[in-house]
Amino acid sequence: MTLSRRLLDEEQQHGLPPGLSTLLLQVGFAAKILAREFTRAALVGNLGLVGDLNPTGDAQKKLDVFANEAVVSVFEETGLVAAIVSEEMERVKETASTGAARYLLCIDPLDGSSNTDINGALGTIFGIYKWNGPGNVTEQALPKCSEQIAAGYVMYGGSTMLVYTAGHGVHGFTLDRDLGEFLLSHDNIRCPVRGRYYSANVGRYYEWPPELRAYIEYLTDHDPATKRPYSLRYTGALVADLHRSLMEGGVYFYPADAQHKNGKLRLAYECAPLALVVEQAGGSASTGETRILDLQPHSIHQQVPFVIGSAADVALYEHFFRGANVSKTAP
Ligand code: FBP
Repeated sequence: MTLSRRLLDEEQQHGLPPGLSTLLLQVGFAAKILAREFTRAALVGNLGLVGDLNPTGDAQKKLDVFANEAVVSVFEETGLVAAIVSEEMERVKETASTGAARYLLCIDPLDGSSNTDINGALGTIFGIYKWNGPGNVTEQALPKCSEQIAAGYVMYGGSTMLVYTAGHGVHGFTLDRDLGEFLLSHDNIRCPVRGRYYSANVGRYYEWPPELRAYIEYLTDHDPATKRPYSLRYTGALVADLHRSLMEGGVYFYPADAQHKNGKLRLAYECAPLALVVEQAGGSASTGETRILDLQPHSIHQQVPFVIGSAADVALYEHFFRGANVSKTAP
C-alpha cells in the first residue's frame, strides 16, 4: 500500500483537514530529494561545513543548508503552508501564500548533523499546525504543542522510512527506491511499555545532577528480574534513537548540562513533533517534569530538557529526575 493510498483511506475513515494529505505527501517528496542527496553527497562535494552557525549555535553543515532549501521550496509550492519555522532559519519564514494558506510547518530538515560526514543515520522531523489567518506571524508561530494536527519523521538509515501520525495512530512507510514510492511497512505502530535500551550522551554524566547519576547507576545495575542492566545505544541522531525506542522499547534523554543550560533539543521542531508521534503509539515525552505536549514555546528556537520513549521508562526517569529516589530503589 502506497502512502497516497493510505492517506486516502485515512481521509475517508476519519476525515482529515483539507490539504493535509497533500502536505504529508510533500513530506514524502522532500524525503526522496534528501535521501538522494545524502546518498551521493560525498561524490558531489556536499560534505563538510559551510562556516556559519545556525540560530542555536550549531556549526552548519552543507547538507543542513541543502536540506533547508529543499524543504522550503517543496512546501512553498503547495500554496498550503503560510509560514515555516526551521532549525536553520533565524526567523519564521512567511510564504507567498501566507494570506490564503491553512498550515504552519515546524521542521528540523536535517537531524543528526554530526553524522553527515561519517555516513551515520540522519533524520528529518516535522510538525504541522492549523494557521489562523492574517495577524502577527511570530505570535502565531508559537501554538501550544498539543495543537499539532500531524507530525512525524523521516529516518535515513539502511533504508529510508517515513513515520507519521495525523491523530489516528502511527504508521511507517519504507521507500522502495526502484518504484520511487513509500510503501506501508509498519502499520499502527505501538511503542512497547518498557524497553532495555537507553540513549543519552553519557559523556556529560559529570555535568548531570546526582538524581540523574543515580538513575544511570540504577539502569546499569545487574538485576535480571527488572531486565537490568539496560544497554546503551546512542547514534548521534535523535530520530534513529527514538525509532529504536518506538520499535523495541527504551528511552532517549538529553537533560540540561553545563553547555546547554535549558537542554539542547528544540521544542517547536524536535521535541513537540516526536512527542505527538510517541504518545499516539502509547509512549510518552516530557522535560522530566512537564509533558511536552502541554508546553507552549515562548520562542521558535526554545530549547528544553527532553526525555522520550516507552511509558514505563519515561516514568522511571521522571521518578529519579524529581529526586524522589536517590537510594537506587525504583517505582
Ligand atoms: P541537530 O538537529 O542539529 O542534529 O541536533 C540534534 C542532535 O544532533 C540529535 O539528533 C542528537 O541526539 C543530539 O543532537 C546529539 O548531541 P550531542 O552531540 O551533544 O550528543
